[in-house]
Amino acid sequence: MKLPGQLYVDGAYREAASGARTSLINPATEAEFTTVSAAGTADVEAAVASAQRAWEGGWRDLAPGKRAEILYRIARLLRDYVEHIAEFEMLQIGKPIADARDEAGLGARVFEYYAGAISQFGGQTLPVARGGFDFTLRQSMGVVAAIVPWNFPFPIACWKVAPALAAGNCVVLKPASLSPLTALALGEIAHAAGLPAGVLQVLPGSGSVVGDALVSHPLIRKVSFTGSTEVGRHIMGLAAKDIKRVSLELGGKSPNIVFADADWQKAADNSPMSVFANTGQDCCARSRVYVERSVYEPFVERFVGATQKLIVGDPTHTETQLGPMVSAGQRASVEAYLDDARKTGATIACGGGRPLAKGYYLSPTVLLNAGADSKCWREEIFGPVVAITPFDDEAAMLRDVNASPYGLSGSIWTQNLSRALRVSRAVQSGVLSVNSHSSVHVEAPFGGFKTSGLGRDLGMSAMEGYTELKNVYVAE
Ligand code: TAP
Repeated sequence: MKLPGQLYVDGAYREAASGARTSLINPATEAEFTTVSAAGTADVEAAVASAQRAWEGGWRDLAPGKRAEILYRIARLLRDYVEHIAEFEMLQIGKPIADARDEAGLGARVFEYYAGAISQFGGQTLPVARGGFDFTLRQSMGVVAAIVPWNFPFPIACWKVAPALAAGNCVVLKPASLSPLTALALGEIAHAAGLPAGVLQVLPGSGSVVGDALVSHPLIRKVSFTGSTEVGRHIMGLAAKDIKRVSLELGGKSPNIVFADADWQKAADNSPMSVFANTGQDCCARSRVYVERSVYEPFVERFVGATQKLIVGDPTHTETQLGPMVSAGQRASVEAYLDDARKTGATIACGGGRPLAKGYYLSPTVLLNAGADSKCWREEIFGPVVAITPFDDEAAMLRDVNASPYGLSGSIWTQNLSRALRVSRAVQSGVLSVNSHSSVHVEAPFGGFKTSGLGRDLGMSAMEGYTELKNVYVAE
């Protein structure tokens, strides 16, 4: 498969109407390696019109078994192209190749899951008070806009495209400007697997141009967005005009809570990758660690030791665990947080600098003594930075956890079952794990409370979110 370089509309690659192109920089080398067409509003018009035609012209009415067959074929072909997808992901965002391969496989698995879900998905019959026959239908919506970020470009695109297609919608996918390649590959592969032209369009281009034009377009019935809380708020405002359906997966500042009765050694060994994986550019990063005071010091020592063993470097090497950050701008934003942390009295237990001369690298950084109101304790940093604090009292710790405006994910480490259940109920977040950091399961709903989002990706909940619910009453 060749490196994609154009928009994918109506089952074929084409240049943007304006001829505009964006250059892509490899974050590991800081060098431009290719350019890609940048869509404008004329391309949005063409893509949405083609998607609407594809929906009315057959996709919405295709027998569920046929839709499932096509989704299974997409999954199979994605597996055949795992190496290409992984390489594109590595080049555009600096993702270590081993992670990029896993994520390419995860995308295929998402298509398999929703292909299977099609035959399990339907309405209900209801015993209504006035007798007669009452049933519900789950109907497709029309054209869905999927707007995705650069941190997990391929799997998040699959999380949105697969359930939307499975439910009978057509999709216009807008990847982040930094990471269009794997979304374009998905468009090409899906078409090669038999998805009819127009059912999936891929439009790289700027968020403020393509994103806004999609969200404001009268034929777009739903916007499914993953990205920052700030842009999510903006999208929700624009969507309000036509009461468009929205689902939003936004930022996070997730807690990692370690009780003294836990296997805290295991927690200390496993926790660095719960925040530093993907170089900390992860909405689920466990970036605030609360450790019960009696084990705080040994826990910190072990956590720092495990952090210093992480392999940071060239993403082409299979043993690399942390690659560069995605861009110079993203690294500068994280470094500003570190400056603020130093000024406000936090201590840097390890990291804090640039480990390599070339590439947007930043060492995994552990902060201690961060103030409860400091930016690094309260705000999403979206980089390889964690802050660790001791706690004495469960209730006070939970008040601090829940004082965050975010509520995406979190971990609880304890061997006490009642405590695990009590704290799981108390933490205000959409996703939690006990004695683990695993947040994402294709079969289970994923999304946030509070400003972390609205609606859910994955599981059957996501598929429901790409339908309208109709009730039909038939008099006997
Ligand atoms: P954003 O700047 O929000 O960008 C996300 C997507 O929105 C990109 O495709 C972007 O396009 C587009 N966009 C930007 N402005 C837009 C507008 N006015 N209208 C419509 N679309 C617009 O976020 P990011 O920097 O890529 O990603 C980091 C953030 O995403 C973090 O806060 C992180 O927590 C969050 N995130 C959340 C999750 C979940 S699942 N909750 C997962 C991953 C990331 P351009 O690239 O062209 O600007």
